[in-house]
Amino acid sequence: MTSVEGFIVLAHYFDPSAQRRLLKDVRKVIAAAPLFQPRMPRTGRPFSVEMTNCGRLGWVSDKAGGYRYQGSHPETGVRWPAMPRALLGLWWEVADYADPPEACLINWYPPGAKMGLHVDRDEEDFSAPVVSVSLGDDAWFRIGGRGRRDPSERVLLRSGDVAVMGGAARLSYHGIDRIVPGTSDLLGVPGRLNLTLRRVTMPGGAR
Ligand code: MD3
Ligand code: FE
Repeated sequence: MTSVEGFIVLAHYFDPSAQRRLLKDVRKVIAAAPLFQPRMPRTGRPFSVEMTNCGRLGWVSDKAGGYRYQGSHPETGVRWPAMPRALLGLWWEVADYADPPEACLINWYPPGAKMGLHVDRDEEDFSAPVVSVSLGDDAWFRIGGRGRRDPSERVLLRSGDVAVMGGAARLSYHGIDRIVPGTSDLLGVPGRLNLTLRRVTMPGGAR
């Protein structure tokens, strides 16, 4: 699939009816924890992707506080909703990691949104993989190496696909180049949802 060690795509992991069930769960999460627009640290520039979270911890970013995980929604102050059981089940099936995920970041890409190349390094435990689920329109995902300028490859992620980033892939640069609107009718509107399951803290560490 790609030459990046530890990066695995499980195409069509969720069939259309499982995608619809998962989408119902995600819509309940968004009803309880509305999508918000994260902002870049220091510049305050908004992301083109809107986000929310479920699970004990959620990833947030704003001008003053920067990238971080916290236990509650940055605008409502309410604790993140519980992680849907189907996502916990997915983690146990594919993560090959002994402890549960703590965060599920939900990214909403309207048509035209993208996510620049970055490394996910706000977690403590990089031995845990990141597990991603794509719902809705196709997306061109880009994955490279440990350095920002290393060669990269692009992969089309489609609705129902699961991607697992472990091993060397866990700290590799990656991003979303573009969404391909009109390639899925799951959501009823053009755009894409991506869910990423993450372990944030060291197991057995101080809570
Ligand atoms: C490769 N999300 O939320 S998911 C992110 O489609 C993020 O929304 C993208 O990058 C999205 O941080 C990509 C797949 C993914 C997630 C984490 C990774 C790929 C990764 C971590 C390391 C390497
Ligand atoms: Fe990422």
